[in-house]
Amino acid sequence: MCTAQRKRRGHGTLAVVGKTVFFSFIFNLLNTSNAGLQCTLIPGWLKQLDAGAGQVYGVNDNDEIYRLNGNDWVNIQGRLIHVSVGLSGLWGANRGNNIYKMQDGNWVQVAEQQCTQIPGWLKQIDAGAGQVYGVNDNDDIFRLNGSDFVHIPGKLIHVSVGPSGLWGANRGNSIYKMQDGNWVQVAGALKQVDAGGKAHLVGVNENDNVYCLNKDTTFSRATNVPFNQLVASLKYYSCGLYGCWGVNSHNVIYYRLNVNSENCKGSGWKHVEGQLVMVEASTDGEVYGINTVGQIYKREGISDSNPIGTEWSLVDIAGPFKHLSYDGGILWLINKDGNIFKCEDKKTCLRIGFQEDI
Ligand SMILES: [Ca+2]
Repeated sequence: MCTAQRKRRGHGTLAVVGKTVFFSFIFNLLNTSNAGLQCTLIPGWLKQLDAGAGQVYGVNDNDEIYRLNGNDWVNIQGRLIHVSVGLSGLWGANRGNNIYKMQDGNWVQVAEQQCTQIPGWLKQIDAGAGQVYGVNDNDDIFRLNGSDFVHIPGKLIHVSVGPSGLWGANRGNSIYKMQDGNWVQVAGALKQVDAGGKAHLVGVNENDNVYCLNKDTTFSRATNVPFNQLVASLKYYSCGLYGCWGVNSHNVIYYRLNVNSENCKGSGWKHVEGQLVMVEASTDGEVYGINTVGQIYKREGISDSNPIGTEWSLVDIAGPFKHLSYDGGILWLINKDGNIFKCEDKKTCLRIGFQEDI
């Protein structure tokens, strides 16, 4: 367990009475002595605030963030449970204990991942159900074995592993699934597949038509299985614990509504803000994507009750990257040169007053 560090400021105090905050930031700002401290009630309610470098910020019970502007609290973007301001800038932590810093007017997530390079080169990677597979520019297929990628038979341009098994598409867009240690061709044509959903398989073809297989057919040994077509045009489609995400040829992001383990088709699309060239929904619920310049974004606030989440946060890992996948707390990244990176979450704890340690 982590031990929360209490900030040592030496200037100012605050007292919380009920939900009303009386505080002595004026004292902090003016650097007057404790004697003669005068308290003024500022309208509004906060659960936490911080003063430093002449500024005051706070958050309320809804995680909304406020900046003191004169005698008024002004709502600013984002959701945090704790905010801290000082000479090192404006920092905060959200309900998931992710740490953010305000940069150029935007909250940027501070890197929590420690990345190590894995020997080899890949152009595409997929992780799911505790396994990791990838393909390289020669369509060779690799499986992660310990800390190395080992070559396995076959030729694919895209591979995916998850609850519905190991699937892939080759350069001719033929579909294959691994059965009893062999690649078995399944009727149909797809350029990208994803096996990460609740035992169903999804994919898109060369015309960006979108298809899915329900779990009964996913696990059947038949080679002619009834793909269901969804009304959509997507270049990439991926499913995870909390549903399916896709992007179209204009990099517009969509979430598929009402997908469940019995009904891979779902019904309706929900447009999600932002632009991504690919998005991967993981078997453990996290959703990550890559934007047009190779930066990584993580979807925040995803839960069973809110599977679409709340916002995209930039993951501060130097790229640019062209492909990614996430499973079991590990973010797998392929950079533009094909180098493979294994990034492990370093979530530890929310350190109160962390800015003073930086
Ligand atoms: Ca996947």
